Amino acid sequence: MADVDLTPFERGQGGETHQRRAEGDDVLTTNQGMPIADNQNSLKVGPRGPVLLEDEILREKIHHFDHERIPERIVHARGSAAHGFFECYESLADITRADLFQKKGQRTEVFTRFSTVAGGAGSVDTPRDVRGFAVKFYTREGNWDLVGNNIPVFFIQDAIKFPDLIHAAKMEADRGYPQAATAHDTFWDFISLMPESTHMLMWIMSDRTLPRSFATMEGFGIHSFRFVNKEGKSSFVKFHWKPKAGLASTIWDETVKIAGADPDFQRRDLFERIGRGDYPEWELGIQLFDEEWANQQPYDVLDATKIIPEEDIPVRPIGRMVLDRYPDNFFAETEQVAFCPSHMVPGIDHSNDPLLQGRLFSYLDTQLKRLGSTNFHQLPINQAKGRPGGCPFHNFQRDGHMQMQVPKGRANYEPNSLGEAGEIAGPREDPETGFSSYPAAEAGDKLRVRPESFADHYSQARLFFRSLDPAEAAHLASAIVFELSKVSLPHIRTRILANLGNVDETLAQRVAEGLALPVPEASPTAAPIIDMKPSPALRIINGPRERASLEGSVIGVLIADGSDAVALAALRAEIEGAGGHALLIAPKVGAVPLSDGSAIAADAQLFGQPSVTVDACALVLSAEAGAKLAREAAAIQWVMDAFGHLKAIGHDAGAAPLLAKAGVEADEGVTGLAGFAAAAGRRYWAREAKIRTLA
Ligand code: HDE
Repeated sequence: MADVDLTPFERGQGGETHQRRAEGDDVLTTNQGMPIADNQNSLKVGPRGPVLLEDEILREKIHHFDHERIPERIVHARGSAAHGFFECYESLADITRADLFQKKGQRTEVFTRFSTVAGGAGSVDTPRDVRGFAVKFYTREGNWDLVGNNIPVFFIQDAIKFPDLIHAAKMEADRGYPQAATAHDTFWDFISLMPESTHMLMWIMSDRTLPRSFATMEGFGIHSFRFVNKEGKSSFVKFHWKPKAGLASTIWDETVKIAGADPDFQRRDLFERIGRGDYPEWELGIQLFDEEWANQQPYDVLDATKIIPEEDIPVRPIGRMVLDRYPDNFFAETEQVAFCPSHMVPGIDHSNDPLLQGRLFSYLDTQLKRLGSTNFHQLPINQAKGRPGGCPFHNFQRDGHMQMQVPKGRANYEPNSLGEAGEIAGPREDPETGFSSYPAAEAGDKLRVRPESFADHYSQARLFFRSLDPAEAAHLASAIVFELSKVSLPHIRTRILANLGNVDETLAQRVAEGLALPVPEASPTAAPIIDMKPSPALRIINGPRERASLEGSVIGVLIADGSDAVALAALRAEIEGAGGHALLIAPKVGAVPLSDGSAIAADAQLFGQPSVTVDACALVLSAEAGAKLAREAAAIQWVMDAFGHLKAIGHDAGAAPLLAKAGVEADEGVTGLAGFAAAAGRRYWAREAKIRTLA
């Protein structure tokens, strides 16, 4: 540029956006490795002239950007994931030869992705929706994907209905809404015509679809799978993930507000938990049974709309999963991870569940569409990296889009005898260690039918509903009223009410009342309904696994000018001591002057951190600040919501005017600051009847 007459700004000398390389920095290059001198300006004819097509640097950069997006997953598009490990509690060699279960203490790397189902990749984290719970185990004998949900049953019994289900559930085809919500005509139309979905309907209308965080929800493999041991003996197995933090859900009003306050609520929670060292942890449990036991049950274990009650076969813990590392790059890992139920390892096999059988095809197929190449298994996140040393896989599959490997030699077929001439011959099969399918005896006529053993669509829906705590049952009934109120076609509501009559007459009655509609006659059933013994394990509220401690929880601590420094320090110590995290919230974040003349920075601002984003609330306020905040809408709402969402509220005397203004009434969950941590780990369900009408 020596001969060109340019100003210092035009030369990039006065331009503050130029970040020039310093000693030790990598040189910025094109994708071909050519060093770049100027990353701010395109190539022009004169400073104000047209841009030249020859500008390869501009074209390459824009071209790559234009292609940054890949098709999002048709379902489970919105998700978040983390790395971690699985640790085996004891050898399961007697029941499975799967390598990851052979030794006590043996660790296997995992990558786990949680997701919602219906919404697009940019939708919110907290719709009423099923959550995906997909775990990739990088075992030494290949990748095993356990692709489950946070609900142990599914809507349909046969894979052939899946496209209909998803079309009906996602946004309506003509209007393009609602996004990530089932409260609309087409979903309920489909459900009303598919009585097999009634059991799942109970689960999705319960608090199960409003998990507080990924760390406080269960996971289920759903289908019956097979374990096969070294001797070739097989048992059926169902998989469960039980969260160490306990089960916790949100309240509908809270969920709706979270969606506005923080659309990334659960993603952020996963990221921040891991960052704080509060690693989310689950136990993997199994229900093990044989063919003979299965044949005696009133339901079919191959039917994905059925559970096996834990009271019949207790869940046996076999290991734990800890997620301790957030991905380095969201796209490369979370977006490109390819889960396939067909990814099996020796010692684990499929069952004949017709839903599972359809999935074995679908996931492989969808990865090709999404990731664009049959070589998706070569992406770092998908590589079978569990085997110590060397190549993660060896076979004669070759070429294809984006082949990352450079195979040596000419042996790209087998059998070959090239090894006899000293050439590379390639890998060979091994009947001893290789995967062999369980030789289940199968015979029958070729039929397009549903087995008679799948005909009972209501007994387990009833079991679920009647196993709930009254508070949870009320949430469920109210959720159906809410959703059906959004349904515009009256005949759909009536058909649902008729189906609910088969689940439980009182449920049909409550929902009908909530809609101000008459209760229709119950719909005809394909099989007699059985009254099964209620299963307390199905409850969240007052159930055996409800969250009862502060571990991993976030406590919002509201402070303002003049807050008592000693009380605040004691409260924080108490919260942290109980395994919780104290998040300091104040009207102004930079520096909050405390009573002892010191100042402290807050973590969040009152207006941007409504109480729906925390698990419990404490207020450490001077008398002046309490009186001032009692005239501040955001503060009043903060407390009002905490109370309305049945959270523990710990406070000092200064907060009294604010509490009074927010309508807080004395109860077990409203405490002083000392001892607050002991009260803060749970919700106060008894409060609900006093403040909210539920169906
Ligand atoms: Fe999926 N499902 N699904 N699903 N599913 C997908 O695969 C499908 C089913 C589940 O975090 C897709 O990679 C069919 C049951 C999870 O990446 C697709 C049927 C369960 C995830 C697909 C089912 C699940 C998916 C979309 C009926 C619980 C997200 C993108 C036969 C046991 C995995 C993709 C992740 C994703 C098909 C039913 C769980 C299209 C055909 C039952 C957790 O292949």
